[in-house]
Amino acid sequence: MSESNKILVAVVMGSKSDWDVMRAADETLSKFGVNHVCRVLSAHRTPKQLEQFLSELDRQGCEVYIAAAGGAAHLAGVVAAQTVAPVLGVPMESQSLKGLDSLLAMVQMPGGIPVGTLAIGKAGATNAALLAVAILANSRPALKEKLVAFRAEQAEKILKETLS
Ligand code: RP5
Repeated sequence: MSESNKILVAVVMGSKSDWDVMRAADETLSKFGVNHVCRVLSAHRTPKQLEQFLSELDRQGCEVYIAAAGGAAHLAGVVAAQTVAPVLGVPMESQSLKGLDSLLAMVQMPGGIPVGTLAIGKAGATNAALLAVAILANSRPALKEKLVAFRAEQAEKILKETLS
């Protein structure tokens, strides 16, 4: 499969209710022109389909996985158990515990199966995508240039801020 149509990043979330937040990862990956796919698949509700999805994407050479879940947030860990590609986890804000449950469930992985856990919510979704871009950029100079330009634009915007 050629680089132009290969899926480089897979974004998977435990429920459609996570999409409002995870849209930020989708938009960020699109902004950098990274070929990716977004899917709702749950570690608990659709375990077999999740396994099939991961084995198909791994077979196609997907390089980074982003997994978002809330509450008993096992999705990122389950993904990490099934691939050696980097897995980035985004804890979703939950109604009862505001995402602290999701964060702890996701971040406390046993040694040997890593999940790179980001912040709760939208900042985590955006940063997971930026981190995925950074991982891909290690071997793609054009993508690295885009990241450098993004950081410069971000800094420029802040430096132009005025306070009234
Ligand atoms: C998790 O349970 C999902 O990732 C979601 O954040 C949470 C609640 O899911 P729904 O009940 O809204 O489908 O599996």
